[in-house]
Amino acid sequence: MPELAPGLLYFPDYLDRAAQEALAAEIRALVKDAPLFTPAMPRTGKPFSVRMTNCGPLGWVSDREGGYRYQATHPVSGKEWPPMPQRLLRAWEDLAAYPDPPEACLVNFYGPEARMGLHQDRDEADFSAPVLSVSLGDSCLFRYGGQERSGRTRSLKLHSGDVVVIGGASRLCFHGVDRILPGTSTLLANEGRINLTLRRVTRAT
Ligand code: MD3
Ligand code: FE
Repeated sequence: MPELAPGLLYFPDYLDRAAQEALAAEIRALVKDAPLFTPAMPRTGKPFSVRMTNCGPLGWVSDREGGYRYQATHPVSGKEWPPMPQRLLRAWEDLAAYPDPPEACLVNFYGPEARMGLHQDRDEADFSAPVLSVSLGDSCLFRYGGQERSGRTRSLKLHSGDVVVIGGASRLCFHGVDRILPGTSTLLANEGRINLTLRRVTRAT
């Protein structure tokens, strides 16, 4: 019974160890092609503690001047994003219950000190599609609430191999990463956590 809240589906250990290792290797290769960059907050230019890259036709970027947006090219190299690994597309087909494939996969890399403040994912044109999240490496303490910032929140530990599908009434929930729990996984060579989020960006025609 994986429903944590209406529309919020939790699949602990969806990827077994072999699949996690294969996916981690694919992400390492992808990061060589599309290196991690440090996004910055709109207007203030304050850097994120999380480093990012993307794969798929579109990628999420942010900087002082342009703000949050999706674009087809890497903000530093100017190259198109590499393709999405097949096993991520398969996870979407298996779990997302949405007819069209994801257009963007945001790759977040958290070092042991990185965190992500409470926010909503609302830079996409179509909220009828869910967001699908895959965690790799160290566990984290995750926090999520309701559709208002001031609402009560719950904590959830996310572990390597876990998948969360955020759809329906939970699609616009506030959420964030309170902290990484270093040393909780042996998957990656170094401490830290990788999170992959698959998203639809444009409105289906
Ligand atoms: C919403 N990333 O990139 S994954 C983001 O772990 C982002 O890196 C987080 O938020 C990360 O925008 C979260 C998506 C996620 C996972 C579980 C949730 C969103 C959730 C549970 C409740 C509500
Ligand atoms: Fe988010």
